[in-house]
This record gives sequence, structure tokens and C-alpha cells, in this order.
Amino acid sequence: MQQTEKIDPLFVAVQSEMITRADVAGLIAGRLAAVRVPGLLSAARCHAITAALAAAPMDRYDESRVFPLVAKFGPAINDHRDAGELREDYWDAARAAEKSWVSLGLSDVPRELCLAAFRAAWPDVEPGRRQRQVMHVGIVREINDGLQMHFDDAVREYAGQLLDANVVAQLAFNIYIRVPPTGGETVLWRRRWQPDDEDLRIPGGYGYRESAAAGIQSLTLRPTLGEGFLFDPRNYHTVRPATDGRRISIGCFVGLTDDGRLALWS
Ligand SMILES: O=C(O)CCC(=O)C(=O)O
Ligand SMILES: [Fe+2]
Repeated sequence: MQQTEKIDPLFVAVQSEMITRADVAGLIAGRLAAVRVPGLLSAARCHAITAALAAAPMDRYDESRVFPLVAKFGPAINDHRDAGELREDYWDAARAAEKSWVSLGLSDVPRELCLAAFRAAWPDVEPGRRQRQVMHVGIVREINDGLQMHFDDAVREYAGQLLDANVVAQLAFNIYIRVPPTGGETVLWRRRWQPDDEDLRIPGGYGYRESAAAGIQSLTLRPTLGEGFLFDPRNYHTVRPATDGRRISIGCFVGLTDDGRLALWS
């Protein structure tokens, strides 16, 4: 893929010791492309979670839409979406996942891991609410075979408004709890969806052909164990296949609402 010679100096990944208010603001303002927080979770905690998950009932995203296959624990809003609305079966899946997690006997709970990552930067952080119900936060995903290039934008995808609060910006957050020795890179392009991209949709899928981002400035980042990773998912992004080993993350979306709070959901 040819890269244009002129580059946007604001499309950069920065490293932080913890997520700061300036990191969140910088991503939302478009001063940064991504924030990496190495060692957000210790290797020991990552190992404890992945070891316990070995006995957990993982399911997978709807395979008719999500190919290559992605295994997961807990619901994903996009697997429960119909015509811009969240289906009611999301709620049963959410409560079942939370109950099932408790049976793993771990001290770490995905929702708390996600909330905790933001609390110092943004004390007003809580799970998002929809029709006054508390949304699931912290999906565990095993993305070994890569993703389709896609964007995530609840404002565009949930015409009926996903949260009770008004979301004015959205970020995506992941903590990598198992990383493959090779492959599994996250790629981010400096490009948002445009109407003409619909011609490049992957038939039946959730993503787009990478030719939609040909020649566009991009960042390729290899996750490290325990790293926290925050970015603007309206930019096209993908995950490369792990050529060996497993790639497991805990993640959520982060919405800035018009009252200045952060609301998380998965
Ligand atoms: O696993 C990753 O690095 C990114 C996954 C993704 O598409 C997202 O978090 O929106
Ligand atoms: Fe995504």
C-alpha cells in the first residue's frame, strides 16, 4: 500500500503511564490517534484471568456477519442490533455474562477494570444506561484470525440513540490480556467512513475492503501484554491475524456525554 508523502503530525500514538484527562481530550479533539498504556494490568493478573477463562463458556459473534470468527465472553451491542435499535435479548445476555463471570472466582471484574482505567482521569465515569437499564461493560474477545476493516460509531449505528444520555464523542478501549508472539497488530487509518465506501462493503460482513483506505496514513501497533489501548473508532481500524498463539482482550466503548461525563458500554 502506498503511503502519501505528506503526513498529518496529529495522527500519532502516544504512550502514557495511565490514562489522563489530556489523553481523553486529545483523542476526542483529534490531537492524537491513539493512547497506549503499557502494563496497565500486570502480567500476573492477565495470566490469572486467561487461566480462569479457559473454563469459561465462551461464545462467538454471529458468524454470518463476523468472519473470520471472533470468540467472546459477554454480549456485544453489535450482535444485538436490528435496524438501528438494540434488541431486548441483549439484556438477558448481559446479566447472564455477569453472573457467569462471578462463578469464575476472580477478583477482577471486566466492568471494574474498564471503569478503573478512567477514574483518575475522569471521576464522572459510569456504565452507560439505556432506558434506565445498566449496560454491559467489558467484553472479552479472542481475535486470533483478525477483523474486517471497520469503524464503530454508535451515533451512526444506533439511529434510535443507544444511551439515555446524549453521546457527543466515542472512543474504543481495550486491555490486552493475552498477546500472540507474532501478528495480532491493530491497524488504524486516518480516515472516517464516507458514503461512497458502501460500494466497498464486504458482502454480508460488518466491514469494508481495505482498498477504501488505500494510500491513507496509518498506524500499525503491536499490543503488549497488559497494555491499555484507547483510540477513536470512527477512524477505520482492523486487527491482523495472529500467526501463532492467542490474542485476548477486555474492551468497551467510551462515550463522552453532553453533561461532561464518560459512559462505558460493550
Ligand atoms: O482489538 C483491537 O485492538 C481493536 C478491536 C476493535 O475493533 C475495537 O475495539 O473497536
Ligand atoms: Fe472496532
